[in-house]
Amino acid sequence: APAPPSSRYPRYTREEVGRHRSPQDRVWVTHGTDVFDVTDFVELHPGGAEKLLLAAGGALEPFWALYAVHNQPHVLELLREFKVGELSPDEAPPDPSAAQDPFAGDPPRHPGLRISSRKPFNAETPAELLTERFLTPNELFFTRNHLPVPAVDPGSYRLRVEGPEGRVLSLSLSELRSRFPKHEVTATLQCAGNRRSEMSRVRPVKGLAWDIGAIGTARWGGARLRDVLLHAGFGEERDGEWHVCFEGLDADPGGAPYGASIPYGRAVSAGADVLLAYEMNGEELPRDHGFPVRVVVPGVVGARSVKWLGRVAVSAAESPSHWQQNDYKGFSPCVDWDSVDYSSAPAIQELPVQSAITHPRPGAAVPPGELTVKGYAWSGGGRDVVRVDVSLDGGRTWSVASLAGERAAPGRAWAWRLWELRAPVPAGAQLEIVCKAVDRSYNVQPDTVGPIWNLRGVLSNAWHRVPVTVTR
Ligand code: HEM
Ligand SMILES: Nc1nc2c(c(=O)[nH]1)N[C@H]1C(S)=C(S)[C@@H](COP(=O)(O)O)O[C@H]1N2
Ligand SMILES: [Mo]
Repeated sequence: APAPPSSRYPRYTREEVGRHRSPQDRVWVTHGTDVFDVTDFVELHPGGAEKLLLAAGGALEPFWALYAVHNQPHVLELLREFKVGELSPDEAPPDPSAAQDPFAGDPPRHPGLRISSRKPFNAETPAELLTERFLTPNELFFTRNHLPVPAVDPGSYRLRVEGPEGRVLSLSLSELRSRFPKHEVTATLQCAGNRRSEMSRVRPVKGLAWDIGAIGTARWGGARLRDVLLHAGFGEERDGEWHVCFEGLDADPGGAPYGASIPYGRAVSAGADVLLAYEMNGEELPRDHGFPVRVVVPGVVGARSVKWLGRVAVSAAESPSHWQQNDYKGFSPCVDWDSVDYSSAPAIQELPVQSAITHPRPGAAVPPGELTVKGYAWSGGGRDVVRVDVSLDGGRTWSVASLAGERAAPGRAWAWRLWELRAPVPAGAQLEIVCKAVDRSYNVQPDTVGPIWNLRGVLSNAWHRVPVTVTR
């Protein structure tokens, strides 16, 4: 048989590739049998320079198995630009055990969820089910995982709480349940990226293409974070700026856990209702939602409600985690990936006022007669929604929707309001249904997406617009 055409690329051994682990020595990686010099890409990497450097000198596959965002054609195209060589033919092929699926231990999920990525698992509640019940059923509650779900043995689980002067509190699950009063809070959790897909229609953004279902409401039960912090020796007040940092038991291949922080004042405030939750809607916390213990920070972006909680520490600085420092921040529409400076913007905490239409769905054909429009409305920081306005003609004329459910204590409106409007609609009409909510501080939603567009697609809360056709 004819010999295969010889490659125009030089050949390297794995050992030679392994000498290129830092920008000074150049940064090389392998993928399959190809060798790449990615030195010039390190600082441009959307996932951060530190993450990319974890793979320096070796194979990308085990890392990319964990961050499936790379399994897209545009990522391989980008990588191809950096090809400088190939592995010697006598190098063994990549060790299959190194690419063993880190998600193999994830829990089973309800097939009714709308999946936006499988590894890590991210899925939302289908819009038409969102407002069928005030409390979202656990099996249908949206899931936002950045990493594989850790397997935690409830018997040997310990929560590490770092107290003042180096004292450490180590709490088993039964101690957390028995030593602190159980407190229950009904709170809505919303991902910063909820409704991102509307933003990417204006201009592409980086992130999962969430529709309107990266939000849900549950009755959470657990110990108050306040009680645990006071028990550990902290006081109600603390001079200066302090933060309470949380670490999850889910970690990336470099060992960095998921982490986030909230200001100290919120953590110790009785009125802020921050929980170390072990129950969700009266059941044990499900694995996807943080079993055995998660933080629930009512009124604050979902990213701070750290799941699979392993460690709590008080610090003068915010959490050093990637997700506190270099993600979950808002920017001007003029900021792009070349000019973005994450240190210039504050981490998102309280979310802005939000509402969306769950019924009918965009593009639906509805019968003439009486139309029922349904949706949810919520605002961050415990600000209650005082009104939802609905238009059937793109915002020219408005009606006020009726709000279901109870009014909450002032400043502690942690849960959404479901709303409904019934209106006659004529046969053959083309409607653009619009909703917008008003919160206690008279904050309103912006009318269009363009002026709030940002490169990461967070904080997407423009008027929700749903075009429908009325049949004849
Ligand atoms: C030369 C090697 C690499 C290249 C060319 C590369 C390329 C990329 C690209 C293009 C994206 C954006 C994808 C998108 O949102 O469409 C991305 C995101 C990311 N990458 Fe990499 N990557 C590399 C290595 C790594 C390694 C080794 C890790 C982890 C150890 C990593 C972790 C991440 C993370 C965490 C994100 C952000 C995902 C998100 O949007 O939440 N990358 N990478
Ligand atoms: N440990 C850990 N906690 C986490 C996350 C994570 O990936 N790991 N994701 C965060 C984000 S971005 C959101 S929106 C919420 C989602 O909570 P849920 O999956 O229970 O809906 O969890 C937060 N807590
Ligand atoms: Mo999120």
